[in-house]
Amino acid sequence: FTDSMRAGRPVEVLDRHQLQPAFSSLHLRAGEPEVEVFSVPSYACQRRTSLENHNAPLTDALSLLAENAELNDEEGRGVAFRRAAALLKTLPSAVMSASQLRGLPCLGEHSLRVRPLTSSRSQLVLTGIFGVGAKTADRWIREGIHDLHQLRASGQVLNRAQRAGLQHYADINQPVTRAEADAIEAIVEKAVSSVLRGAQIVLTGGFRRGKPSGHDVDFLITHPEEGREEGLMPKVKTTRNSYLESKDGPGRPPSNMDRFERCLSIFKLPGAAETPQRAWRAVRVDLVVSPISQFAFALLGWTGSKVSFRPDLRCYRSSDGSPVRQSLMFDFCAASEEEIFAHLGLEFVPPSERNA
Ligand code: DCT
Ligand code: MG
Repeated sequence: FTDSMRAGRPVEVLDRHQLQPAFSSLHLRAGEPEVEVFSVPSYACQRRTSLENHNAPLTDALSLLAENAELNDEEGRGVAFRRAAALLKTLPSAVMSASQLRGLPCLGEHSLRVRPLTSSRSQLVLTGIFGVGAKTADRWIREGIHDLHQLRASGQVLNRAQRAGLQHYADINQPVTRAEADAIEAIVEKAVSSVLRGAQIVLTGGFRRGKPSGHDVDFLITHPEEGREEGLMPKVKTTRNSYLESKDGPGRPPSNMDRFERCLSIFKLPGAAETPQRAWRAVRVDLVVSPISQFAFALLGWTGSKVSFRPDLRCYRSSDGSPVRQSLMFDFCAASEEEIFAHLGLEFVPPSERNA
């Protein structure tokens, strides 16, 4: 594992059980000759993380572990692996020896004490269905449903989102390109301004951070006059625009991001199908509406990254002694992202460097 890492080769994880010795070896190599010891600020919002990742073999393995932990409902472990991955992504060069990681935050027991996990291919397949979370997938697996074929044959009652998810499974699990995102932006812009003139639309999420592709396309919508944006989403949905097929997504735990009107939808993108028989492909689109007074916060939040940058901003904010509250990000006014960073005493980090 570490040899591949040194050679810059990707690490293929053939069996999850192999991960245990792989990660223990980070410990075993601690006695090697000194090389540069990395130093990284504690909070991701104080770091710059571009898309250039010098430690992809390690971060890929940690992301896989995080995914597994999440599928097993082990939130704490999931977060720990994601934070460890986020930290390694920010390093200016490849890790050559464990001694370089001495004293770094986030690389705690969780990431170094790895045990075999039991999540299966079936879980990955089933949770790949829009509207299906870990609990539902587990229930189906217990009932003997392991793949899409078995699910279709089972006669399980699916909700509307899940039916759409099953129907568009292949499309939805195929990455969305930047060109597709731009095409969708033009269509969304037209649909939104037809119901609310003067509305402003911004592409957020991974694409705003400069990613060349993503699992969905995220938009933030506002209007320069406070309050005019209210009730916009139902209006957009009822335009019966043939492209915007809204399917409300899975229930999400409440968070301070949920104060905004939001619509998780499946979008029919014309002219993007792989096969000539089909005139369109399905793409996940996440629409969020914010009043102009909170636009800067919403933009910062929905630009992400979700894993590390945004949550760490919250932690950093509360580290000065102010209590952690749901409204943490909203107890001061700011007209731009720059103002938010300045208010928090942080150096501005542009979106392209929030890729932890
Ligand atoms: N977000 C959030 N809370 C949620 C969901 C999302 O704060 N419950 C924010 C953080 C990132 C942003 O929205 C976009 O989310 P994703 O689309 O999941 O992430 P992404 O970085 O755009 O990744 P991808 O490129 O795969 O879509
Ligand atoms: Mg996204």
